[in-house]
Amino acid sequence: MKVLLGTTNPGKLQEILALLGDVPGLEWVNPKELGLPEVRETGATLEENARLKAQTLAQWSGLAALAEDSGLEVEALDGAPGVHTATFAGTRDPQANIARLLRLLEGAPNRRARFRAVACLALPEGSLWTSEGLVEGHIAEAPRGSGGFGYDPVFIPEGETRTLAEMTLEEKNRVSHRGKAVMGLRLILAELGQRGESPKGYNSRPKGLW
Ligand code: ITT
Repeated sequence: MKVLLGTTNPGKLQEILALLGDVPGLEWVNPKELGLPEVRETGATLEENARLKAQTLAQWSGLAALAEDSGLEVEALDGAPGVHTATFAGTRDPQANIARLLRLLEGAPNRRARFRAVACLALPEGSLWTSEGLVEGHIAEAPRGSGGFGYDPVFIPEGETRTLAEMTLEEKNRVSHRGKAVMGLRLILAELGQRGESPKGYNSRPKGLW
């Protein structure tokens, strides 16, 4: 069965395929391969945007679609940048985003932050599964490491001394918000792969999902 992996972010794509690429019976395709345009993220929350992306792509393509929306929530900034994480500095430039974040946190005693991800799997006939993942941590004083993407060079997960950019992809996936959110959908994807097609009216939700 073909599943559309609805992201334009190569870092996300790589991480998600490392977690789900081996599910038997699934063939992964991306929106670019199908010539599909980008879905505009007009939702007010990560949940709304993840649902919007997955449902729109499932409708456009007629395939099962998996999408994910994620963001960084910084305590000292009252949860910002949250849903605006990708364009925090006005563009999508990760270096500018990091620079703005470090400037705002200069001298801040509380550098606690969390990454949150919401992953949605939608079938063209309307079924939808949602799974959320969270990683707690803090913002480093300066960027370190060259792995990952986005804010990884300044995010240190709880219990770690390394930033996410200093970890391997496998290490990051084990602790990350995305790893947890995406693995919450693995069971249902495995069932779909086993059946070989998107069954009509398939509405059951595996335990742990909402
Ligand atoms: P898609 O919507 O096409 O999936 P995107 O990059 O626009 O790609 P989001 O709208 O979900 O994705 O934006 C999330 C932003 O949050 C992302 O661009 C990064 O700046 C940041 N982010 C999310 N997960 C991250 C991670 O694991 N490491 C570092 N930064 C991350």
